[in-house]
Amino acid sequence: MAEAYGDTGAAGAYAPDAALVNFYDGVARMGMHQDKEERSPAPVVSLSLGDSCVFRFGNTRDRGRPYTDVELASGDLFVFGGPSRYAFHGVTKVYAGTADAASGMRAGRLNVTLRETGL
Ligand SMILES: O=C(O)CCC(=O)C(=O)O
Repeated sequence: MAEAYGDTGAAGAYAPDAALVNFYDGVARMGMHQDKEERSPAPVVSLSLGDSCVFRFGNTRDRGRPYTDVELASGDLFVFGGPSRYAFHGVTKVYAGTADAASGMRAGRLNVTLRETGL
């Protein structure tokens, strides 16, 4: 079923034109932030590869509570869309050595986010 989001039409129209790649070693973290550089309100699609992590998904108001800690493993997709598009989020912990060998990652975690820049 196609689901409408924002004012950009149906999900079938999703056309990301940028990918941001982050590498985390065993001690890396990412602080709570919003993804606001894009001019398009289209969803951000996030793919995790390698080590598992704790991904903190918060609210759209500030970096504090309420938030939910979600464990993301290799192969997981996380979508920020609709009312959650501008939610604060971050990575609070990486579980070193948890990567599935099938991921091709010997160590660390890769995260790839797909974005529509609107440019
Ligand atoms: O590594 C992650 O899962 C989050 C990445 C992120 O927050 C970002 O690229 O803005």
